Amino acid sequence: MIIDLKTKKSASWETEHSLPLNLASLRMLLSNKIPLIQIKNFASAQECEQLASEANAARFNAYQNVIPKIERIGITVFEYNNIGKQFYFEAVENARKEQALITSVTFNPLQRLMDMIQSRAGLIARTAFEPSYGSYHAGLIRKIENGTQLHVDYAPTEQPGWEVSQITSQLAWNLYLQTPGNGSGKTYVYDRQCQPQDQEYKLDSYGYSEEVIEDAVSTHFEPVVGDVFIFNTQNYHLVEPSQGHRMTFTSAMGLLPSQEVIFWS
Ligand SMILES: O=C(O)CCC(=O)C(=O)O
Ligand SMILES: [Fe+2]
Repeated sequence: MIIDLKTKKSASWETEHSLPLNLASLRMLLSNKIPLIQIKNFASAQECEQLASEANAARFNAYQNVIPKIERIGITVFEYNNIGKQFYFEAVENARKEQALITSVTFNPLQRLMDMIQSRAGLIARTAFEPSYGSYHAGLIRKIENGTQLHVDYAPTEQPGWEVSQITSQLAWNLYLQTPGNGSGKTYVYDRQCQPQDQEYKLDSYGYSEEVIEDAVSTHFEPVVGDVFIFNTQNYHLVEPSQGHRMTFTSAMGLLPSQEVIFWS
């Protein structure tokens, strides 16, 4: 832990900057020693444009119980918490087909990232698997254009009893397919991880009051088309509203005690 004496903020990050992807940076992000990994030029502008236009030709649905509105193609464990695990796994096949229709025209960002985790970090990367149910869905195409509330994403507390709750650390990666490009729609990440006693700050299905990050060091980035940003989602984070289109290809990823990296949505 380092203490910023100027502001008296305590923090576990050793830098406020992003690092490129390799085994050392991934381990540091998983243990919350750095705020961000950035993979520059993960995809070309043309690949992103094609993927966005194929997605726009398909059907986006709004997240249930989420305000402000967020739209996505694909399914999430978050929304099936209330509906039931069995129904999530029944919906996986359709979600996979829908994704394949879109990505087969250009490329599959999830496959590309898994290949990079294996080649650059030497870790096994795979889709999460639930015994007796099958594979999880991994990979949403998502439009966050009105911003998000302050929140965390962490399966061990949100999906107890699912394979994904075995992870010891959770990250999110986002490939930016479309960005407003005018300074709006930035992502903020705070050097403050969710604690059990934070439940008193919870506002609704997922949002937290800003009081919870009052003294925390933060970093932010303006998304760039074609870049991937990865951050630790046990840290409070939020997206600002954007003036213009903001579309990502994204999923959760986590480290299992076996040192495998699993992906799911
Ligand atoms: O769209 C973003 O920049 C981040 C969204 C988010 O909250 C996440 O990926 O967990
Ligand atoms: Fe999030």
